[in-house]
Amino acid sequence: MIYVTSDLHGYCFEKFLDFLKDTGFSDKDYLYILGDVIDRGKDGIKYLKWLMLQSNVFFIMGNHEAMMLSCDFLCNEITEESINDFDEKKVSIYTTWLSSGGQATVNALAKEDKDTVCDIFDFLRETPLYEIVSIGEKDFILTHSGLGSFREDKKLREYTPTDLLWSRPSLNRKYFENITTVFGHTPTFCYGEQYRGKPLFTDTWINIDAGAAAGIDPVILRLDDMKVFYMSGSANTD
Ligand SMILES: [Mn+2]
Repeated sequence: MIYVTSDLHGYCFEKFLDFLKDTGFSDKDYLYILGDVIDRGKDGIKYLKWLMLQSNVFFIMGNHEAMMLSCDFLCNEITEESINDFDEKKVSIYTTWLSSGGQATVNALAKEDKDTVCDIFDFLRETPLYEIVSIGEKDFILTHSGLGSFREDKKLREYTPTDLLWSRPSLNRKYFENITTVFGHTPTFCYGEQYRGKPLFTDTWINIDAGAAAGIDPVILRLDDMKVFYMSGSANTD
């Protein structure tokens, strides 16, 4: 079976693993995490190191990993040349990341050895912006933020990273009729208090960002039967 979750944002890694186990997830299943495991919370790098070792857990790029990746110059050894190369543009990219919750990730990276840091950046370079999965007759597009500048006749490969990483669809936005688009990025409570801590289902898309960035427990959705898993003891269990 195929499970999806999103926007863990450094949520306590051990707690997440327990939660995943509680859903019945096994080696025979697949889990897709739809971006933004890093930043804000302190455990983001633990997720990336774990993801690199899994054969049935797949990662899709989030805007926070894209910001991290744009700072890959941090891996360079500090030489006179690299310092001269640290221009205003790089400072601005780095500052933007830090002000978006990146400090927690930078602190965690500082504790890793150089090879591990390089491996993490290599892993992110290989991370896709979207995946398509099928369950029986049903098709799903999995991506981080939805399909920005959506057009029915637009091919998926024509969407820009900005479309897939930074869009915030309104509640009445329609995507493909025959494919369900699943994403996160915008915590569901932004669409109304009634969605707080829960996935949001519309006719053509599902948002599964329960709001871990705001301290709310994440949810996991099983696409085969659309079962939503809530963390035990979570205030949102229903
Ligand atoms: Mn995001």
